[in-house]
Amino acid sequence: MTGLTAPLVATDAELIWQQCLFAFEEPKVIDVAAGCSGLTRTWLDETSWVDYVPRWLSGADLVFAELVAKLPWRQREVTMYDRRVAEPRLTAWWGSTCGAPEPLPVLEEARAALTRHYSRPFDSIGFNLYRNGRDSVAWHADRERYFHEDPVVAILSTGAPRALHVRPKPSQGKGGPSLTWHIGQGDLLVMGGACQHDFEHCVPKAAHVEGPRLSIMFRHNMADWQPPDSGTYNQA
Ligand SMILES: O=C(O)CCC(=O)C(=O)O
Repeated sequence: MTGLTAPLVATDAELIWQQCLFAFEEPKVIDVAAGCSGLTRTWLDETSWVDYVPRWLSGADLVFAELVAKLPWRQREVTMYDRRVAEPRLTAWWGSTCGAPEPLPVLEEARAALTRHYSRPFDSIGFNLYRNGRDSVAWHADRERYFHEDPVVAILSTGAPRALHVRPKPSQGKGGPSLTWHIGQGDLLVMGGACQHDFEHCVPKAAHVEGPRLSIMFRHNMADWQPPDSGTYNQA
């Protein structure tokens, strides 16, 4: 992706997360390995799965507010048909080699918990801010599939819930309806097995949303790779 636009500060009025902003519960993640985490695994086929843990993160509203204020948000450009257009969301990125700790201590805890549970070194974090229902991401599979056979991608959601759909890739010839999870407010969704090879996912535009949503994507073995044109968090 090219055509980086000027740094954005996410101060749009639509970013005021109305529901229970500043409830200020101390941010904390549940130990997914503890057996009482409420984790449900859905098998999409014999080799691909999605794990879901509702309210994995407590204090999600505070995490949302702090990340909106702290991260160097950018709006990238994407190719749609033969045109370059502004990506309908803002993004930022942190990697363990970028010389600064995670923007919030709870993200280090989350990364460590995921690393323990999934036995993968989660070492980079992508942040996506959906300011309103017009922001979205189209059907795609994550690029980790080019680097790892069975990448595990963990998405922690804060802010208002949005639908995330998962469906078989048309190229797989399997067809089949999409499955939907409504994720926000501290929910964790993890895609694993052959999910990035055989399935694709999206967050579609929505006519009605309760507020903005910020997704936090944990990736493993990706610290040396930096997404083009994403704002990198590297403040000590
Ligand atoms: O925001 C989400 O939940 C999904 C984002 C995503 O799939 C991506 O950025 O690759």
